[in-house]
Amino acid sequence: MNKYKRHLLLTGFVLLFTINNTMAQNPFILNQYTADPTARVFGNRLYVYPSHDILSSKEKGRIGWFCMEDYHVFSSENLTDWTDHGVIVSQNKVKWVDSTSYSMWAPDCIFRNGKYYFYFPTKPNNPRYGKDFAIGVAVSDRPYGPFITQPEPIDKVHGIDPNVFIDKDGQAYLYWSSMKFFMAKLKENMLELASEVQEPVGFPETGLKEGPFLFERNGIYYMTYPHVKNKTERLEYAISNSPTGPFKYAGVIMDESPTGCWTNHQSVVNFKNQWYLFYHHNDMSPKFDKNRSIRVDSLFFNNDGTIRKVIPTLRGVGLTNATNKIQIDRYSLISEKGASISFLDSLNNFGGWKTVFNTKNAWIQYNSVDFGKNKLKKVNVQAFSKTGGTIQIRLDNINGPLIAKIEIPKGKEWNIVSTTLFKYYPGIHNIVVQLQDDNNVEIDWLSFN
Ligand code: FUB
Repeated sequence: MNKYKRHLLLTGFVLLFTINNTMAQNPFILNQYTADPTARVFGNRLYVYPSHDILSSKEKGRIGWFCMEDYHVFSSENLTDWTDHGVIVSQNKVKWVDSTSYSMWAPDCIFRNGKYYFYFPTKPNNPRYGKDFAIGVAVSDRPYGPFITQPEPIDKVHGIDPNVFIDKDGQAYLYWSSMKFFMAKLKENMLELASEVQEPVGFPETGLKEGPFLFERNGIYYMTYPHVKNKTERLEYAISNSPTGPFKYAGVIMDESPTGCWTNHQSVVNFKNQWYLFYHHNDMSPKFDKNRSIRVDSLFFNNDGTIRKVIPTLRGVGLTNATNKIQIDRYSLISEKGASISFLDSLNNFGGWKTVFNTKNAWIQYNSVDFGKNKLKKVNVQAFSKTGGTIQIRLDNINGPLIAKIEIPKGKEWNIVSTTLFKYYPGIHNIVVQLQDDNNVEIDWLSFN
């Protein structure tokens, strides 16, 4: 047990689960639906505060709509291994929340003067807090809780998607949306407004805008936000030389979801000298886009400070240890024909995906696998083949060195097939898995030892 986990367990306050079924591919949380990821770096770990989508039912929420009862927080020190710290705030434990609303929408969390402030939008049960959304705050000594919720939502704030930014001079700002964007200064206590509510300017006039997230880099203030320019939300940004604007539209960070997810919602963070875009699609619920899944990809700037468009990947970020189960269905590249991806269990989307090969020479490439320095001798493949078939594994690219040939026997069940490697190559490599014949071979994962 490492020092961090021991510390958490000794505090006895929070539930802690290490998630074993995710290895930094996209989506990176597979034990529940998640959306609206706000990523924050506290100490040497990156914390993600997402919304938690659940399926509505007659008893919970409104059928066909968002249903969100509570919040979890997740953290990682390498963006590969994630810890679920469990529920930090639940609608049923906050007195002023309408417990029939299931509307715990996109949150944020920020550190100030030794405390962590968690901001969440939801529907109040008393008209004196407004008719629609209000924004509450919960405070903790630790980024993963326990959080104590304030007895009332923030006065004069009506809307969703809170975002807090603390400028270099120490002034904190709260941004939120309600069809358009609003902002106000926060007092030092981070719980009350210190100014009148203002409307920052410089954003598209038409089309829904929500999810403001502001960050600063080299003196440029970037306001990022989802915007419905066409049919569904895409991620855009506007820049300013001040956190209060005026802003100037600067471009698109990510196009509309290729899977048709109507919403997207972003945060941008620098962790260990690399910038990342956190966002969501609906990978685990392709037919219902109110059950979403959070993702992360690297983000890069041009020399003039503009942001390069981020193309969503399945591979995600971080290295995958060669001795872990490598989910090649989260591929970096795939052949034009003969290789495809589908759910492992069509009745349980939380079970993950598999790669299906059915054409000679079809291949899939999975990047950034760490083979370490200690000789690995074998590869193990969790495979299924109703015909029997042969696959081979190369390193780096489709023409790279051949390291294994594996005969997958004909069968009616999934089996782990092991074979000895031709040669061990230390360090970080891409792997390419290719079918050798015209058979049908399905692969869940592979690992080396
Ligand atoms: O998750 C509920 C709402 O959907 C968020 O608050 C919006 O930003 C959109 O992602």
